[in-house]
Amino acid sequence: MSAPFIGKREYFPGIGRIPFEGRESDNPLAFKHYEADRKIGEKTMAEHLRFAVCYWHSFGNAGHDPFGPGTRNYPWDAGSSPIARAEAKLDAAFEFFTKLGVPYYCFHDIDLAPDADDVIEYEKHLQHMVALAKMRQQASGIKLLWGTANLFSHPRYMNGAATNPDFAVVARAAVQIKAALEATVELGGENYVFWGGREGYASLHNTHMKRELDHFARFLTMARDYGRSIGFKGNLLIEPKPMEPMKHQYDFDSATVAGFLHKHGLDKDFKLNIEANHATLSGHTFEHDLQVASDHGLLGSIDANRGNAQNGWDTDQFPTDLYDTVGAMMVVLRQGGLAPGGLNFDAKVRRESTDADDLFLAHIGGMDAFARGLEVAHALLARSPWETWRAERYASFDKGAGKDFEQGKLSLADLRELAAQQGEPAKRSGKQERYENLINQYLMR
Ligand code: XUL
Ligand code: CO
Repeated sequence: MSAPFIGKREYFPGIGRIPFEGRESDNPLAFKHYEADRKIGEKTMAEHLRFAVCYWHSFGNAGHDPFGPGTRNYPWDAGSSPIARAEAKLDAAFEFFTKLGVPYYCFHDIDLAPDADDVIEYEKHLQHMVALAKMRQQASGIKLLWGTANLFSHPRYMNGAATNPDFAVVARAAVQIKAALEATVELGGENYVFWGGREGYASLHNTHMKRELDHFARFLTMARDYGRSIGFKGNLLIEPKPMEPMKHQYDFDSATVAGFLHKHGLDKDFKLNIEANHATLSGHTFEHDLQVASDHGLLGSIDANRGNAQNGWDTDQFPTDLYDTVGAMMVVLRQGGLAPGGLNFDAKVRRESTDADDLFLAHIGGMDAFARGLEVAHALLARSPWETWRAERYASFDKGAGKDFEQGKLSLADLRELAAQQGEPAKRSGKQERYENLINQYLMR
């Protein structure tokens, strides 16, 4: 195990590299299930899970909410200038990534570098910080899972970025997308994400929806073309979310975005980044939106978090529910993995969690929850009767007339003839409880 890379000062003193201690350990600062090098099937846990820490929640968000300011004092926020603070934040972030033992991180342009209204100043800030991040990546071996641009915080984007009714704002949004794509390429980022923060509407009364969606497609096409022209080879990822901050967001859910990408010929370059709490906001389960994306061949990456069953908003909690992680990993394993995507913890510690070690505890819990989800999902698929049971449910399509139907060889009239001959179909139980019991049985092993 290599020694943690430490910058000019240590931001998380008293915490070393997080060890794996196994399920009997009560040490809060140790992994109980995540053992990076342990093989699950053909790949190691690290290769399956491809964990990333996000910059914005972990190092930028001091706990502010609509009712009050931040509650945490971040030592990296004490510098005398915005650039000095950004440099200190970078050191703190790489110290954290290294001590936690994650292979990847993700950022928005203005998490990494200070924002500026002046275009040249904005670009200079980002280039300066990208050069430093590149050095930290080389020194630590930590890689960039994805970069993105924040096109939703600045007041100029209040009516949207690419879908803004004012062309001047659409053009200004291009400044950030162009710079963030360049930053991602420079840092070897394996994906690039578009979360359409305010691409949607607050009211249909003043909105020309079709025109905005056409602008969105035009903008994404330009971004794709620019990205490819500067050597970006990875996946471009759209992150669906149905609402918040807008009343309605155009990238509503997996099914909506799949239709949009196909309609505009973008489905070869773009895939989806599915976030658990966004899926639940759209009235689906996390597993549902993953499955829809995967069935379209579009599941590219995951923002791992969870919502709160009693709250109707995006609480971005760390994932701890094993039932959810088993379900998610079943989808991922069935499609043969997530690479070049990964599992990014788009999650924040609670406002009341104010100690430096809380950030470690939250990530350890999330990583262990997905490691256990991976183990159980793999066992269910490889060793349990699950896949056989599911296949048997559809066995009538594997031969005879059922197979002919799947292959398009029968007409509606043919089906009527078959039905008239066969008589009333026998009732066949869905046996849902059998599957539910199997998950718990394997979780308890
Ligand atoms: C917001 C959200 C974003 C994206 C990146 O709900 O999920 O953090 O992941 O812009
Ligand atoms: Co997200």
